[in-house]
Amino acid sequence: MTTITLVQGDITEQRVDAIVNAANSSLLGGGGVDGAIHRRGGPAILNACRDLRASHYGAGLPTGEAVATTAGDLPAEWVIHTVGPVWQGPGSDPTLLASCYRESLRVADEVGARSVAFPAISTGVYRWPVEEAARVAVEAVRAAETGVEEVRFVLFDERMFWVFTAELS
Ligand code: AR6
Repeated sequence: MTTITLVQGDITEQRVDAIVNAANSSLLGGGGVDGAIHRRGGPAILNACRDLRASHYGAGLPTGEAVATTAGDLPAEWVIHTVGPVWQGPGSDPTLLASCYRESLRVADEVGARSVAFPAISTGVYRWPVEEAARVAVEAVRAAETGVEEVRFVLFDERMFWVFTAELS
């Protein structure tokens, strides 16, 4: 049974087994959550991502998939990188957004993580409308078959925190 919790705050400060990064397919860093994770986690994360690009993910990590690396200097043990879809306007298919949550939990199971923190994937630079992104996130986690005991959504600002709170109630 997975318990879903909500926190308003910075995902890089979470003491959980794994934190999820809203990355891009290059895996080589960016802004938003991705920038914060690489900044706080130090060079070990980028080195691990470069190794992935040099091996399994020569063409980059496809949208909707997930892969784990060390969390470097962060309090977590793992960073699970996933690539959300870019919002393409009304009618955008949320399938790949749901896949990010499902695949991240599958990777969490693989590495043995029991607590996982997620940001609101695709709601920043990738522009997904927050109400729909929250609905997709909560539904995907509720539907996942996983050994993860706690899924913690870490929402950066107050508005997102309340959108997720409404979605969970
Ligand atoms: N902790 C928790 N949430 C955060 C943090 C943080 N430290 N910082 C930002 N957020 P975004 P995306 C929230 O843009 O939309 C990057 O450049 C933010 O308020 O980080 O999936 C990647 O390299 C927003 O609600 O991710 C990609 O190119 C949410 O995290 C691209 O952005 C996601 O915003 C991915 O875009």
